[in-house]
Amino acid sequence: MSKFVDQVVITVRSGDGGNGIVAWRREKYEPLGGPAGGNGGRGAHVYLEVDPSLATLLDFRYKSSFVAPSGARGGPKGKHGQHGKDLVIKVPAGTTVKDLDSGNLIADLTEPNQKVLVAVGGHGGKGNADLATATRPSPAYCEPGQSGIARHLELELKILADVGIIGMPNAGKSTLLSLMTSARPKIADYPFSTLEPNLGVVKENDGDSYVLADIPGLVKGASQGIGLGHKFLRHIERTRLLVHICDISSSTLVEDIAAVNQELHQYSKHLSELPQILVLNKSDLIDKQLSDKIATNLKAKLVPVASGKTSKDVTCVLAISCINQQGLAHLKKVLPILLSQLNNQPEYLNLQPDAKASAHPDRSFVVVRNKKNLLVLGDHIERLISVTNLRNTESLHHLNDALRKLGVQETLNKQGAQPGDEVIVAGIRLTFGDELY
Ligand SMILES: Nc1nc2c(ncn2[C@@H]2O[C@H](COP(=O)(O)OP(=O)(O)OP(=O)(O)O)[C@@H](O)[C@H]2O)c(=O)[nH]1
Ligand SMILES: [Mg+2]
Repeated sequence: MSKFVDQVVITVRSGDGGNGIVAWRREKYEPLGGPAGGNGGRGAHVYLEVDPSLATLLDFRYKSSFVAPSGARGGPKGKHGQHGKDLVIKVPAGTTVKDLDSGNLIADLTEPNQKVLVAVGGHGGKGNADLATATRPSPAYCEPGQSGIARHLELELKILADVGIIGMPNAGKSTLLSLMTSARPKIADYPFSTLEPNLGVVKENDGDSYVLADIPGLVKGASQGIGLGHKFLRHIERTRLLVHICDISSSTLVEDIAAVNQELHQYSKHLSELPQILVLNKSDLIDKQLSDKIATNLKAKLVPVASGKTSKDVTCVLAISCINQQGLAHLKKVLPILLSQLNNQPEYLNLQPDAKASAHPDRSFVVVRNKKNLLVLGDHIERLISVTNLRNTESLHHLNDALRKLGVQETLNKQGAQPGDEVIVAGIRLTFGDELY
């Protein structure tokens, strides 16, 4: 089984708020003092945080469901319950987080220790001490804690590398990576020996470094799933430069190059527009003069290829031999220079998290009709109901205010609800009218 796990679905649930309690002050000369029931503690939040030591999402294959602890219930003498201890789930750098229910992108986690709140814990319920008002100084009721929320998240890992090595199968991509870095990818004389992306770090003499990514080979029709398909291209979407490597001894050299560029283009406009250098490998297999001639010809007439490139986009064409280690020193010199000249930053594409996709539940609701009743459904409505003490008029009054703000009564009215009708709000039967009760 492949160890490179780059896409998983997980479920997280924030903690429930602790319940408030009803209690009374009992002092020596005041046997029935005022209300003293403490509030419940907040339920734990759930966060995702980047751990730079992680490289894949593999751990989530074994554990994909996370439940954060609840807040503690309130205590007597006005003591508040403790908050639930927040749950922090570690993910590798380059993880994007999508809310599967809404389809919104919640976060794009790229920096070490970057942290995002994905599920807010429920509020603690108020104890009777906090519920006392001037008109009702001794309430004999308390609030239950608000329930936590569950979210279904899709995590997707995109490798963060500076340079992506692309090309047909067997061109020598993994060999190049193994010669330039300490990575040890599988190298073999047959197509598709690389089945999952490999990363390697090139350390320069002055201490600077950059990351190379080697991905499985591309063939014509990869976008239709031929070969290993083009799904691995997403791992090089964020690179700043592509090294397009091909076999100079191939009888279909020009077509090979065009086919790979065509697949980039099919995948995304962005990839096809990334700066690219062309590396003609295996020059040991042909005569030196011929290889020089091919390189010169390609510089002049290779382009425009199918992706619509123009010659100035191909920054550089150079012939090398991995076997003889020829031209490698030159390539090693060229890459950092090009990277420093390119003023493109690792591209984060359109991955701007959606402003509306917060860790809070969606405030929207829907009104639908079953055979007998109108039903009001929605995450937020459910939470409102969960903190309402339905036997308490004040609490019901709060609920009505909150529902009115959301436009629930108005929508019910428009849908034909008549005073006295029974409506079902988040599973609770209420009577429709000026107030729902
Ligand atoms: N003659 C010659 N053979 C080479 C050279 N570079 C790599 N090879 C050989 O070409 C074969 C394929 O090399 P890989 O590095 O596995 O090629 P790849 O592009 O990673 O292939 P896939 O992972 O299958 O896409 C191996 O047998 C290498 O030894 C070279 O400069 N000259
Ligand atoms: Mg390979």
